[in-house]
Amino acid sequence: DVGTDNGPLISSLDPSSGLNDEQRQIQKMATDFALKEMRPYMDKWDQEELFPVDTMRQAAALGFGGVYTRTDFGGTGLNRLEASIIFEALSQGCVSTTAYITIHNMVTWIIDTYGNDKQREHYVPKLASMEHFGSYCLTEPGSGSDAASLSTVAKREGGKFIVNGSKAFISGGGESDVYLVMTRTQGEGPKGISCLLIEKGTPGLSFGKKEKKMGWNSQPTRAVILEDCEVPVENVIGAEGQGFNIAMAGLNGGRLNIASTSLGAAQASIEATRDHVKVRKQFGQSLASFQHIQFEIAQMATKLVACRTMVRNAAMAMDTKHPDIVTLCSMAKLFTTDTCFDIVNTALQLHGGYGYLKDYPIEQYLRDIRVHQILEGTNQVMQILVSRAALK
Ligand code: FAD
Ligand code: 2MC
Repeated sequence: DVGTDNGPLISSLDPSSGLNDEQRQIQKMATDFALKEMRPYMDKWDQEELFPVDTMRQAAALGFGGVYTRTDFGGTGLNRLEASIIFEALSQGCVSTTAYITIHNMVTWIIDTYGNDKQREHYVPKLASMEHFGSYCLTEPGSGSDAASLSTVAKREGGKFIVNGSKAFISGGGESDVYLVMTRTQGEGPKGISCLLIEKGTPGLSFGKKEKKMGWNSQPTRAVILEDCEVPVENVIGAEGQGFNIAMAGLNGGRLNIASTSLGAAQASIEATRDHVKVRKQFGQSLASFQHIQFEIAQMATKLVACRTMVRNAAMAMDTKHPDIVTLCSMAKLFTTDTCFDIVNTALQLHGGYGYLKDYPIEQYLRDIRVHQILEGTNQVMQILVSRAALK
């Protein structure tokens, strides 16, 4: 029923355009939270590399810890379009923190969707409330884009798996309580992979040093190391051998969520630029009176609306179980994370030297969204997926 109450889906730069009343309320709640509870602190979290646990728990109290997770064990039960609206709004307050919240949501959703009732009952309530935090562990030092070649091994011994290997670049690593670890329980290739839930504190589970990063500084990134780590067989999520399919299914939504956080950064950067060019004077007139600046703003606005349209279209494809979900999510992630990076970079340019200063939020948005072109599948991997479908 998107847009039916209010005309066409997206008709202006206003992110609420085309949304119905309920969606607007959800958006307002997320925007208010972002502006009051996140935006004033985002530079501190970045500079001091603080993981804002209390703020995230407050966000979870509003239903943002399990946005698209079923309600019977504490999820919020919203759809993917609503999730995108929420993550776009939150990211205006802090891209890095919101991006971690999206990964946590992916973990909660995977357990809720593929876990059995016992697993759901045990893990989902604490994840939805963010009393516990979750991490998603696919990448390894030797397997990034070629994720199906992963070599972390889980060998069955009686009622346990003995897990050995290491995962690289794990968001939330060291801080999270629950790790969804893609491991090889059978032969080579994607069908040999299973998804194991490993709890923090399990003997044999340890973490690498906290990585120093260009952005995403409000959340830790660490290697997750598994050395003869004993995991009960009851901790397999879904069926044995289903792990790669589960990992990929989670990432379709993840890719949309990451694209949504780029949208928020671009929206906030355009608004900041609009305000700046109206006030800033050079050559005796406001910057906004130069046609070059006007056209740059027009290009940024047009690109942002194109991105938002693609993201919401792909989200609706997920909500309606459209057969082209993979292609539409890949296209939306590719186009949006590339284009929003360009938008924010132009915003920085239009701020002149001020854009480069930490007194203004643009340079942080830019640093934070740069990695969206790399993670949850690089934008080259997105082109592999899109071209496969296009050339079929
Ligand atoms: P590579 O796969 O080595 O790629 C290097 C370059 O080669 C890229 O440009 C790539 O696009 C290109 N390339 C590779 N193969 C092809 C090809 N066939 N055709 C064309 N080009 C190709 N992973 C997780 O599992 N969980 C996390 O929580 C997580 N968080 C992350 C957080 C951060 C801050 C970062 C930086 C990464 C995170 N990752 C995480 C890992 C991320 O998903 C990988 O970095 C990403 O998938 C790319 O893998 P790679 O780094 O090994 O690069
Ligand atoms: N959605 C649903 N299913 C998918 C899928 C998707 N997006 N992508 C692949 N699959 C399925 C595919 O349909 C196949 O299923 P089945 O055998 O049941 O028919 C299975 O997965 C194997 O797929 P492929 O045969 O395409 O495997 P291949 O090895 O050729 O390529 C590729 C897979 C490159 C698409 C995959 O390895 C990939 O996505 N790589 C990028 C890795 C990645 O995204 N990492 C992100 C880590 S998380 C992160 O960065 C965070 C910040 C959290």
